[in-house]
Amino acid sequence: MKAVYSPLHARHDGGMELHRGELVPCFEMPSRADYIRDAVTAAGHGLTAPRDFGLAPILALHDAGLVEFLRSAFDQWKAVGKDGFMLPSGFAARSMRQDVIPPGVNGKLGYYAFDAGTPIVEGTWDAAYASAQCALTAAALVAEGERAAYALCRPPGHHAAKAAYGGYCFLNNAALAAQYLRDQGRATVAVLDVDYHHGNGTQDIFYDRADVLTVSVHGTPETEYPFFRGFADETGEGAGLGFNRNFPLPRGTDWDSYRGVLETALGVVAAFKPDALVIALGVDTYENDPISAFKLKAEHYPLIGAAIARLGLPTVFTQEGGYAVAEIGTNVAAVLTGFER
Ligand code: SP5
Ligand code: ZN
Repeated sequence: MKAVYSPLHARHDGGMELHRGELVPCFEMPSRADYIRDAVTAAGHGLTAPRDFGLAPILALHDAGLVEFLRSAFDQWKAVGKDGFMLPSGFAARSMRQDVIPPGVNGKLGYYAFDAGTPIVEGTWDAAYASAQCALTAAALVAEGERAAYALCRPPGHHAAKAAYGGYCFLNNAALAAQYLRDQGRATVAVLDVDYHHGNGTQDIFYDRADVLTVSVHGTPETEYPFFRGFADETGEGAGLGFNRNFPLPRGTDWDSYRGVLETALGVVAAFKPDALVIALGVDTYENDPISAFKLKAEHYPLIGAAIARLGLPTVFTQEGGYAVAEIGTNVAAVLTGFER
């Protein structure tokens, strides 16, 4: 399948993130995309550049204030004499007003971010915009008749909500792909998220909708990021009630436990009978991932691809997490190869 890739991803090189009480070098680093590009190319998936769909599809899903902040954040940072990377230092937690949008850049950081692990640098907007266009282009290829396409999205997207960013994510690439397929006449679309972390952003964007089913298999938020979403009792609201399903799993989950839950999640997708599928593809389920605690091995990634392929649906893959940098390329390529076999 075609792999949509933009070198502009490298403009997002975040510097440091706050991790367990320490500032550490970002796990979500540019070399991730280089390893993936090289591995998918070696596996025979030809690279193609993204088209430019503009801001309209982004503004159709994301709050205009968030988008404007992401676009202008670093300029605002420079205007107050700062450089380097931006992190928030205060959030609108319980007891704080939710209705105040602070006029200054430090207040806005706390208003729009939901963690202190997602730095913004000078090139972040250009990279996030290009990443979104990669997802839209992969969706267009599938809408135009390809069985499947892969968007090598960096930065990732599945934590980005309507009006908040975090979890290394700024714009929700998987959601943009799903909505693009809807706009091209696919009446129903399913998003299946197999990243180690709950796809809280995608859930948020489609939570009150029945036309886009969201399903996520992930480390339990009882112990794992993002901590405050991803529980099994989050099933949608309003018209969307019953159209969100979460499958939280404990730390230490291995393939023998994972495979059955994946089959259950795929069964939920199949029962929905969608016209198209988006896979939010994280490979941070890998046993050697530095921030995650599942125990999947390299040999299991082709099996994940094959299981997804058995749904028989037009499928867009968007790249999400995976931080065992040297191995993520081969693990991603293994999913795509397993899908095509
Ligand atoms: C796209 C993606 O994979 N984003 C992940 C963002 C995770 N950022 C915070 C990681 C914190 C890990 N701390 C784990 C503590 C477990 N006890
Ligand atoms: Zn993840």
